[in-house]
Amino acid sequence: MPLIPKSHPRAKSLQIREKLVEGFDHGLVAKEGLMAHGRGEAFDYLLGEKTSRAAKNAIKAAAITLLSAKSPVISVNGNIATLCPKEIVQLAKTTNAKIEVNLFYTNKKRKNKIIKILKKYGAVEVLGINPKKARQVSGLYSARRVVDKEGIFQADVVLVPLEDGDRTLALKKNGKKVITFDLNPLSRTSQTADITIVDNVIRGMKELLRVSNNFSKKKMNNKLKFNNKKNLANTILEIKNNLSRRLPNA
Ligand code: PTJ
Repeated sequence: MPLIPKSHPRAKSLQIREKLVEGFDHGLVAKEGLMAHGRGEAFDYLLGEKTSRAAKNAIKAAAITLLSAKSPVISVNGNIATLCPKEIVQLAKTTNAKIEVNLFYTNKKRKNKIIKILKKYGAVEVLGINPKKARQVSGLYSARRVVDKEGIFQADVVLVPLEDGDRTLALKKNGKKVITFDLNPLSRTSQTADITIVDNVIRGMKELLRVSNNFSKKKMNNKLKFNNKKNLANTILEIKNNLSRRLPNA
């Protein structure tokens, strides 16, 4: 990793970028994953690179939903496996969720590398690799349609960080509750999911793990009051306020 001086005003953001580049060099991240990250960075900048109040609200809703699910599954792609493998494995343990590798730009070699890194961080089983257990999500035409019969296929709640809008919609049409992380509050995924956490997974996944750990020790109340559209509108207002504060004095 190139030396990024700690004093650099954008050191954190540059370190995350380098993590992705390393993930690409190690065969975990798709080329397109680097571009997706760049898009995310731009939105993170507009959000002030911090977990907003609306994101905290969505994280709370996500933790409750995962903990009260019958069969939750965490879907992992190249970017997520690179940015937060440890948190994914710990979150799966806390919420009793299965982990499934599911790629947009599918590739067996990359899947195996992703599984290896998750196992390095303590995952016992990672689904999504056995062709005998492969099933298709109806109404979906990308490689992401192929899912594991013991994983996403039978799940009631699916956490799909950095997702594409098509799969979110298809999963919902198949009766699943969809939780996503997406820095772009305007994306189709953000607008379609049941719970959208508009935050950088680097920060948000840690917070989701922390909140889930706290809730797992309490008795869960299933009656969750959360309005995703309203929460997204609040996120956009937060961005607008951030922008207004930065208006140059002309
Ligand atoms: O590993 P694969 O083959 O499954 O491919 C993964 C990518 C990410 C390439 C694939 O899912 C893809 O093409 O995604 P999109 O459609 O480009 O969407 C990515 C979304 O994630 C965009 O809306 C970005 O703003 C958002 N995003 C990028 N980086 C982050 C992020 N959201 C949260 N945290 C990030 N670090």
